[in-house]
Amino acid sequence: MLFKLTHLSLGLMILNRSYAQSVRDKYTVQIPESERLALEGIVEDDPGDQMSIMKDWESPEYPLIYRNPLPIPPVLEPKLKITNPVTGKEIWYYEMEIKPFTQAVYPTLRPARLVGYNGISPGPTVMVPRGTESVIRFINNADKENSVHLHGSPSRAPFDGWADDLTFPGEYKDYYFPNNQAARFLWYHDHAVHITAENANFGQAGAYLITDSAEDALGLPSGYGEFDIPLVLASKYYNEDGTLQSVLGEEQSSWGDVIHVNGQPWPFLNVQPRKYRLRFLNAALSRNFALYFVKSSAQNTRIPFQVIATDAGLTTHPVQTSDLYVSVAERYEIVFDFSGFAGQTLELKNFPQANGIGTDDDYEHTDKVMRFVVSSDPVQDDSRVPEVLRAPTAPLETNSPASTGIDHHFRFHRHNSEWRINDVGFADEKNRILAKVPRGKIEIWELENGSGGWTHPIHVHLVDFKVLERYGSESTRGVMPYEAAGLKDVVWLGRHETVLVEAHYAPWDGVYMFHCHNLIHEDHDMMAAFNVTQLSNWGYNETDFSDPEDPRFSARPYNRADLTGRAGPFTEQAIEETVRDLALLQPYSQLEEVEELLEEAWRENPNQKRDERCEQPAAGPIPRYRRFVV
Ligand SMILES: *[C@@H]1O[C@H](CO)[C@@H](O)[C@H](O)[C@H]1NC(C)=O
Ligand SMILES: *[C@@H]1O[C@H](CO)[C@@H](O)[C@H](O)[C@H]1NC(C)=O
Ligand SMILES: CC(=O)N[C@H]1CO[C@H](CO)[C@@H](O)[C@@H]1O
Ligand SMILES: [Cu+2]
Repeated sequence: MLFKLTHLSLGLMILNRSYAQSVRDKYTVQIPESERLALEGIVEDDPGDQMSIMKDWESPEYPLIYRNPLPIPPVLEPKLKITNPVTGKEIWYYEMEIKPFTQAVYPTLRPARLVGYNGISPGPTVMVPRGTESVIRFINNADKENSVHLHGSPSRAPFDGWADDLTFPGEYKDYYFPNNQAARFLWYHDHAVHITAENANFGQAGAYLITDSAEDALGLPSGYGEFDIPLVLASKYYNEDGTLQSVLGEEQSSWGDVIHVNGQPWPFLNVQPRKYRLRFLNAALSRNFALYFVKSSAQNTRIPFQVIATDAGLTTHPVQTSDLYVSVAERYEIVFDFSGFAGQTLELKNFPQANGIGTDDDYEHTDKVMRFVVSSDPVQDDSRVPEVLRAPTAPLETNSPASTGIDHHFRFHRHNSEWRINDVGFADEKNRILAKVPRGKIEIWELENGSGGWTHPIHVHLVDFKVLERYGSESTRGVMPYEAAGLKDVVWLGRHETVLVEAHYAPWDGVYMFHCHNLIHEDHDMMAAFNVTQLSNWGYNETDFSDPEDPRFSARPYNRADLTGRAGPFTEQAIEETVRDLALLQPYSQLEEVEELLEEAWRENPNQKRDERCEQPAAGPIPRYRRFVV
């Protein structure tokens, strides 16, 4: 038996190696020489590469599985609508205070103390129509510093939640967002250096929906909280007394044994026998999900459903599947039709270790997510799922691949017990910019998870990418059909997997992060940056927003009395002035002009060279990290 297995996997490996080769043959490799040398020098820790066995509770046993209703995060109303002095359009101004609150999770134990946006978790849902800019003032009234990232938004660098752009307790920062994208499910969450996992675990994450008329016209199931339901997944550990376990000091992963949906462990939702739009967001620290639906009375038969959206909004067409991988930070939206299940209960379940692609620790109940209780009375359902959801997006979907070669190769690995990318971590300030991409260029990046003992969901800020290929010594799944039908901003590198992602590095220049979204890995220190550099023949004036630590946009101190009494910076007049001053700098209002000029610059000079200028390696003490520059 063992002999046979070995032969089988050896055969698979040879087969997959030749597939990897044939993929590589399709693309020219044009990575910088310094990057090639750095890759050669990497020494990896031994991952051990073994599957763990299923465990019993680590938290106190949770007695109310499927007994509490699913909470729906409330929609946040803008506090003010201010006219943009440049465009004449409205800017919606919101406020969120980051503050402690308690939640009684276990009925007979102490309540957990959490810290969330406006004192709830998930935070309130922001819902803005496409084309309406927003400014959100995040006020830190907590006990730790924060930084806010609107995940999936092409925000200017100073508003992108750069990990070192911190807001300390007693400070606030105004974030300006474009909302120029087609309808999609963004989310806002903490990104503070080294404590992102802790802040997210204790509650700092929320949904942010851009809506538009094109999507509304499709006739999909609609009505936030009614037939359009956000499902924010998380997985946590509790202490014996019912309080939430801290993850400070954890440097491997925090899998969690208590699955939450919208902040409630294993909830149920009463539904009607009709179609629902369900919006999944994996907001866990480390756990990846492989989701499927079954009837409670037939646990072995998976029920098919239609995927209609990815991280970047609608897929081009619905994709039918009966299981769905959702690694950390990914969003997938589905339409599930309950009409055939009147009077029955259904369960949303999770495959252990994601069917072998993950390495997550499993517990007795981590195979369960939530229950749907379908009422027996028939209802009228006029919603539909059209066969075409949108046109392909140029250039990535109209011409695939839209460029010719592999521009960068990034290996996500572990060395000396530290998580790194090409042997660099975020703390290595001199070397953490691993790519310089000329503004407007289309690049292919190869993202590699060499080791089998860990997996990494990779997020690239600023851009949407197309997942072109997935291969690896033990990977046979390729690009999932629902992944291929849309654009993404997170891609999962499963065990031994390598992917090719292609993105258009536009429209903004500036320094942005890319990193593993297993937040424990991200904090310790699997995060680096890329610099979208200005074109030399650009000849165009705009305000410089390229520096994520630009002091013009840094957090500012406030007095508690000013906030509660709406005085000082919190009067309507002061807010209007601040927002108008920001708008006058035109962070987003020149978008069309910028895009046109970028296109023109590339048409006239298609061979814009990579900017190879770089700093001298720093003199001084021997660095913690191997150093190299792009
Ligand atoms: C990013 O590139 C620009 C050139 O467009 C350069 O001026 C800037 O210093 C670079 N930033 C960093 C942090 O290297
Ligand atoms: C750019 O701005 C400078 C200073 O405001 C001005 O002198 C110059 O004419 C502008 N150039 C263009 C091309 O608009
Ligand atoms: C170190 C290691 O195992 N590297 C492998 C990572 O995956 C790629 C593609 O799957 C292989 O080509 C590497 O050998
Ligand atoms: Cu990782």
